Amino acid sequence: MIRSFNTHNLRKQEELTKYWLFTPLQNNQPVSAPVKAAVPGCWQSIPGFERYDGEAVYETTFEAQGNVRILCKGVSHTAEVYVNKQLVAQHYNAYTAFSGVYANMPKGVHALQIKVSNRFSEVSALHVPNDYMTYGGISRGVIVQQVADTYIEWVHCTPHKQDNVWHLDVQVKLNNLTQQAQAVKADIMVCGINHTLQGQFAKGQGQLVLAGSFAVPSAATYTQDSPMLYLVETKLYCNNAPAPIDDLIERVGFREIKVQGNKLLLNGQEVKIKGFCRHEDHPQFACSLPFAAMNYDLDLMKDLGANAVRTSHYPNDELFLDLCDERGVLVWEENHARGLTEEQMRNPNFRKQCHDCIEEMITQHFNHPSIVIWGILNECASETEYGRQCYAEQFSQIKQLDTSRPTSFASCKFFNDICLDLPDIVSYNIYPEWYHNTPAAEYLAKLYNWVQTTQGVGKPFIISEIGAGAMYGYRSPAHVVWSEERQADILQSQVQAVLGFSACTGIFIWQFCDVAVSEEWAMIRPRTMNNKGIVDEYRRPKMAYYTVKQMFEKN
Ligand code: ADA
Repeated sequence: MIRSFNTHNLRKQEELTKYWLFTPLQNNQPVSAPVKAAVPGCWQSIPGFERYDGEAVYETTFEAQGNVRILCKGVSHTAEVYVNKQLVAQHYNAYTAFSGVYANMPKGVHALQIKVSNRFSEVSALHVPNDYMTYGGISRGVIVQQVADTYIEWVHCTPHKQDNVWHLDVQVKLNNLTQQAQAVKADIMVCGINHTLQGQFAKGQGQLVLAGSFAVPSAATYTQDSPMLYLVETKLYCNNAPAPIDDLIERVGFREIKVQGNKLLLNGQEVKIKGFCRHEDHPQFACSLPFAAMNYDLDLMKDLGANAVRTSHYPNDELFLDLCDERGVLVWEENHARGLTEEQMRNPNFRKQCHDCIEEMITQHFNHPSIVIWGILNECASETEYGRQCYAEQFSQIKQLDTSRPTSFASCKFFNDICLDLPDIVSYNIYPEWYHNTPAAEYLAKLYNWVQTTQGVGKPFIISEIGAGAMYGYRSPAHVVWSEERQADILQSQVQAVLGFSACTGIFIWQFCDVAVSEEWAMIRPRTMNNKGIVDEYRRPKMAYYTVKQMFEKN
């Protein structure tokens, strides 16, 4: 299961969710016999490969003909995709999708190989040893599609209200494999309204974006309590032929998210965020959580009284975003970067890898109504001039791709940040009473007051991380550090401080569940895990679960 709804009625597609053959490689040569591996899945879930890092190849076959598009939703972290031994796609970064087309294939059974590496090296600026794991494997679904010579790459929908009626701005991106001149027509159907866009590919032109806007008077507003979703079905016609040659079904929610003064407004109403930061991590499934496990995480967050999730620190599996859409859970989604120093940001690949990640994240997740904030560069060098250039560059890239959502970044450069003028929302990761002893309420007020002396003045203010660690099951009448009691005490004080601070737009607790970390972090992370989860890695609630639940429910 790759999406929670059907995305094509016309275009033929097959999800390759099954056993593939997995072979570890060294210098491009097999080091052991192939084993059967579930795809999607990480190789850390294969017995015997729990600690494997390096290169591997996954192999399978598929049956298709014509123009075959291989769509990979996520491979961790570097991939080369071969069809019948011919390279059709290459990609860096575990957390965004990519595709490649092999044109004019004869009918038959074809070989598909995906070479994967999860190696840290100087060419990888974003996957570095970190406070979470970089697993290896085909962690998200793979789909084989048979596309026409001209096909739909994406459809972007932006809802907005005009004279009290919902409207949809639509952009349809088309690819033309033939490069011949073509007359094209896209028929868009939503809520019983039909809208047609027309255009023309010139000879040699491979890509074209059609754009239009229309009213959708019968659309009901998407709210957190009533997350109404509508399918947007686009059919593509070419050269005046009567039958469509391709289609794409997307899904939208009619809502507007805006910043006004120091408030975040959803459909004109102030939102107070009560959320969690969540890593895609599970002891059994690594970063490749199946549908039921993702849904269970949201069940728990709902039970906790949360209304939001931050996809720390990378774009998430789209199936999870589908579930957030359906359950009315607001999402802060961010590009992939955590805690990079100026030196790491000066890696020659850093800017390009960030650029690609942002472009792919926004292009691929554009239509999710749950996403209300685009974030970048968690805890990077926002106190330096060079860092500032990078933040500025990335925020301007975001605004070129999407003006409909506010932006932010999670800072830890207390009293030193020089980038607070750049985002729409100022956000800070703070750990009072855990990493230092200043009482939470005092620290929060001091930080907020300082922000008001900077160019971040008057903007919405979010606590994008706050929390404390505990080992599941470690109980202590003395409430010592790492006990469940101590974590619950600290969270009680932290959450109360933030929710009681009326100038604060909200809180994302660090973090939802305990997660594995790179071995390089083991000396400061007992169990080689970040233990600040409200639930442990198996999702068993710690004492703090009930503390937070009570506070989220009453505020
Ligand atoms: C930071 C960081 C998180 C995590 C956290 C912690 O704020 O953004 O990824 O490392 O600290 O547990 O200390």
